[in-house]
Amino acid sequence: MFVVMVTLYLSSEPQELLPFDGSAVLYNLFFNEDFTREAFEFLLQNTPWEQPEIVMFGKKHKQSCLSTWHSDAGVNYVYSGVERVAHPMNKILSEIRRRCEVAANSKFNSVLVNLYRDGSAGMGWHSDNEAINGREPTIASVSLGATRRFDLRHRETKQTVKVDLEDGSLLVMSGLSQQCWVHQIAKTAKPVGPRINLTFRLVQSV
Ligand SMILES: O=C(O)CCC(=O)C(=O)O
Ligand SMILES: [Mn+2]
Repeated sequence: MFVVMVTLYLSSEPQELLPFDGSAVLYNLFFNEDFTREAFEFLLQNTPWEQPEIVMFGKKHKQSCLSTWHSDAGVNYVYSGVERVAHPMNKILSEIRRRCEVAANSKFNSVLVNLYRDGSAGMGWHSDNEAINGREPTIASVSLGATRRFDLRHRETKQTVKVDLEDGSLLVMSGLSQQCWVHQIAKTAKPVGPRINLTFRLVQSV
């Protein structure tokens, strides 16, 4: 299998990670350290964390990361067979959203907030291709806290792109990226601290 390891130097130049079939643009250091520290602490303390069950191969499993769903209009969202309670946006989420909307040149009405407490938490191979996200969704993914590796794998060619998602980074996935690629955050035995990830989306049925 052909694996591309993307090495990133300290730079705020956006970088395209996908060679074809969609786009995933990484903005390193998109948010500065003071902002990310404050946002991380606020979200850690003030988010009504849930540990939902997902249905995989017909069986229910507790997800290894905690999460909550926040949306403008209070729509409930179903993913991986589980209906999520919609919590309101708060000030910090709205501020982060505003900055993502400018960079991504898109509107977002909801966000999935994930907490990976340590390396035993991950998210298996999937794509955000549910109908509710639309056919070619633009998704803005913000990382706060510990660095974790993010992998993308092409559904047909199996080509893999691996990249570290660092504190303060923004990854904008768009076009065919959800149709043609799957992505994951692999669990790791390495000692890693907590990480919060925010994926802003424009849910269609609001
Ligand atoms: O934590 C991440 O970077 C990815 C999260 C993700 O893929 C999702 O919430 O759908
Ligand atoms: Mn995803």
